[in-house]
Amino acid sequence: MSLLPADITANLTAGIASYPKPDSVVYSYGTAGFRMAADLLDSVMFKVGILAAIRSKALGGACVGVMVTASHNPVPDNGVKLVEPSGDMLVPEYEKIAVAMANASTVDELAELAAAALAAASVAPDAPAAVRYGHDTRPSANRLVAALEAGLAVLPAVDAIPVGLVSTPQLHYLVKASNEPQFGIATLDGYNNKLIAAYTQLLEAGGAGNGEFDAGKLFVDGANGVGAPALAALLAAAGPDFALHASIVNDGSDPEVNILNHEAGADYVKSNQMPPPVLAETADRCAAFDGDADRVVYFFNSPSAGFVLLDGDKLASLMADYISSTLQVLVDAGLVAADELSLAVIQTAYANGASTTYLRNELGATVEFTKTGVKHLHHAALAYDIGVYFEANGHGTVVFSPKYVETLARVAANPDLATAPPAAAAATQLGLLPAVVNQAVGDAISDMLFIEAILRIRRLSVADWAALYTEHPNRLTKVAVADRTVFTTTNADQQLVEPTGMQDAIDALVAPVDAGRAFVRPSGTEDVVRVYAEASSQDAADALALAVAKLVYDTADGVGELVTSF
Ligand code: 16G
Ligand code: MG
Repeated sequence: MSLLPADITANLTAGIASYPKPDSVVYSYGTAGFRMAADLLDSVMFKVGILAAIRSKALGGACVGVMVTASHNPVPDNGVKLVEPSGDMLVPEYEKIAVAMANASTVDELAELAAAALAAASVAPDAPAAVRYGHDTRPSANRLVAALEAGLAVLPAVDAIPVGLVSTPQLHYLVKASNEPQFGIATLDGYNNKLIAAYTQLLEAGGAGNGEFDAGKLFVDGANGVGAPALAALLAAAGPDFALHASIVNDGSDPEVNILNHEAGADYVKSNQMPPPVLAETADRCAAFDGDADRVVYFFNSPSAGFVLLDGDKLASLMADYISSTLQVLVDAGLVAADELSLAVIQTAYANGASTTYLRNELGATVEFTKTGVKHLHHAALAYDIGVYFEANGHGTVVFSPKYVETLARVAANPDLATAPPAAAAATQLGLLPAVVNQAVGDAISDMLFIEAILRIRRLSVADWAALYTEHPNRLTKVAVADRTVFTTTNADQQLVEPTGMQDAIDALVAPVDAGRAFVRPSGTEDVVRVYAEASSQDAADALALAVAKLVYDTADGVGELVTSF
């Protein structure tokens, strides 16, 4: 029996009638929220609207966020994820409620879940709530946003604030800023102006103000998604004197030709290890965003080496290198104690082993591993004063602790700085970083601005950056199996627990391979098991990946055709 007032139950009844749950579908909240064919998501959107309102009510009316996007997935897909008031991903406890609500088909079931969630938070149905919601460029967005709005209208006292077309990180920013005014102004102008000012000041402090270094041409592949208009708006707001001149390609301007994520964007570049066709010829520096602009990788076509990719590992390495060496200037000047601020780089098992070796051995950085999925890395990074985190696929950012901010404020106030220009410049640069780098979530635009600033301050070409270390040859492949849930992992996805015995068999395949490494994990976004292998040569990495894939296929009821060559 529902404990909700009659008018709310009436709203639920109307909503369930308009947005019935398709019978055959079982919904799950994966690493990136609910994501699937857009045609199957109307009922989910309605329920997410209700849940977002409840989450906000449970948090005393703090603003929460809802982002309608399917990131790098093809056009017919869509998805939705919830954002906490701090800009973080939804807490696991509410992921469970989200799944239960998404799978509820009757008014009674849904009413009971909603009432239970309100009761668990000891909050009345008419307590205040605020929800900001936005969407990417998909054609299904308007229809799904209407379903979301119907859900947001179920409970009373919900301030539902549409923010329209935004990148995922912009939505996270808007939510965080609306709860923490010191973080920024909660508008898109506020977002743009904050990044523009911080980037410009960082260049000045780093001796690379406009015109002082020719960084060469930059192309940005917008994946025909929301990152293209978002970046164009930032550049327009920055004006012609801004020290970043980017040509945006795959900008989605002609829907007939510019298809979202089709032969475009970070996922295409990283997965295929090749440039998008439109940038196949250029030798200039290129950055590629994904469809919702929370991921970025760089690449260029080298006359001698061909296509060169600078993935999330390379971004993390350059950022960590720049931050630690700039901090060292303050340590050397006696302004910060050597161990005062902790710095770590958080990676996943997909990080190229050469990057880990570089970070540990050349930079002396702490490197920690977590399971795949941004939220795991983000939380691990928060344990450090400077937490650099990146997945190899380009998801990542740098988070700074309150102690970091306090320490730099203390240094900035030190009168000795006046007579120590290098230390003063280092202190100013470090003090600006929390504003340059989006603290809420990985952000392609903000990450790109930080990288562009480092290249200019350090006078580095993209080839210099690529040469920080040389990747170990590697291969990523996937195997479809009857039931991927029989695969469970431990040790940050690096080892299998189940199926029993399979890890020993993998170890036996890896043992004879020079510099060999391999692991297997079930995908959180596709119905497959992923296999990754590294070795000292490409042939050996390929052979190891094939051998492990065959093992998985043979022992776990492989489905369809097994990949036998690359
Ligand atoms: C999602 C995750 C990403 C992860 C990927 C792994 C977010 C926002 N995105 O896209 O971090 O790398 O899933 O996919 O958390 P997989 O489980 O299919 O390998
Ligand atoms: Mg994305």
